[in-house]
Amino acid sequence: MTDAPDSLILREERGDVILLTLNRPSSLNSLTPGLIDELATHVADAENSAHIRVIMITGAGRGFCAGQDLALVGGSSGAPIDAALIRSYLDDHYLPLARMLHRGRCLVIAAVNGVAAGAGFSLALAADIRLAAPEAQFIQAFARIGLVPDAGGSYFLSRIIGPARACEMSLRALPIPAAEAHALGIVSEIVPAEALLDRAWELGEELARGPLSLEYIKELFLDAGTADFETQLTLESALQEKAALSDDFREGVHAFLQKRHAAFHHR
Ligand code: T3D
Repeated sequence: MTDAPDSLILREERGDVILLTLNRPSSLNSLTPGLIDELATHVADAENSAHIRVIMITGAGRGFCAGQDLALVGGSSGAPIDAALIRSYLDDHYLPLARMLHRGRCLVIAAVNGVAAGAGFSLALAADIRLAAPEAQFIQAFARIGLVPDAGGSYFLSRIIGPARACEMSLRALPIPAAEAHALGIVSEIVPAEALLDRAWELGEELARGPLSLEYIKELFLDAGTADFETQLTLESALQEKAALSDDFREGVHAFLQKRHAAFHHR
C-alpha cells in the first residue's frame, strides 16, 4: 500500500481486484463527508479503469462502519439539528456512492470485520456479496437516534430478507449477530477474523477471472425482485445477446468442447 498514513481510505490492488479499507478506527470507521467522498473517488476510478473488476470494502480496527459520524450532525448542546444539512449529507455524499456501488459495472464484496451500524450497514448491503467475521454484527441503528433507514438501507435489506422482516429489524434496531445474519441470507459466509481478508481476496480473484457476462448478471438482478415478468424476460434476452457477442462466450464454448478450463479475457 502507498497511502498517506492519514488517508481515510486505504487502497490495495492485486490484479483486477482492489481492497478499500475505511480508516477511522477510533470511531469504528464512522462516516464523514470527506471519507465518503474519498471512497466514492476510489470507486469511480475503479469503474472507469480498464481492468479493475472487483471492489472489496472492509474496515480498519475492530469495526466495519458505525454509520454517520454523529459528532458532525450537531445537537450535543441541545441546539436544534440542521435537517437541511442531514439531507445534503445524503443527497450529495451517501446517495451517489450507493448508486455507484449498486448499479456500477464492478462486482462489490463487503468483508465485514466488525459492527456495521446505520449507514455502515447500508454500505455493507450495497455490496453484491457479504462475508463476515463471527464478531460482526449488523444494526439498523437509525431508530435508536430517531431517524429512518437511509443510504439504500431499506431497499437493500427488503430485497434480501423481505420488507416485513426488514421493517421489524429497523423498528427494533437490535444487533443481529453474524450467525443470525448468515441464517437470514444477509451474509454469504462466516470466516474467522484472521482469515477474512484472505478469503475475500480469494473470492475477489475468482470473480475477476470470470467472463464478461458476470457484469451482465449483476445488471440482470438489479431489479429482478421488483420488475414484472415481461420486463425481466426482455432484459434477459437483451443481455444474453450482448453476452453472446463476447469473445468470452466463444472461449467458454471452445473450452467446454475441448475439455479444458476456459481462459476468459473479459471482452
Ligand atoms: O447525516 C445524515 O445524513 C444522516 C445519516 C444518518 C445515517 C446513519 O448512519 S444514522 C446511524 C448512526 N450510527 C449510530 O447510531 C451508531 C452509533 N454507534 C453505536 O451505537 C455504537 O458505537 C456501536 C453499537 C456501533 C458499537 O458499540 P461499541 O460498544 O462496540 O463501541 P462504542 O464504545 O460505542 O464506540 C467506540 C468509539 O467509537 C466511541 O468513541 P470513544 O468513546 O472511544 O472516543 C464512540 O463514541 C465512537 N463511535 C461509534 N459510533 C460512532 C462513533 N462516533 C461518532 N459517530 C458514530 N456513529
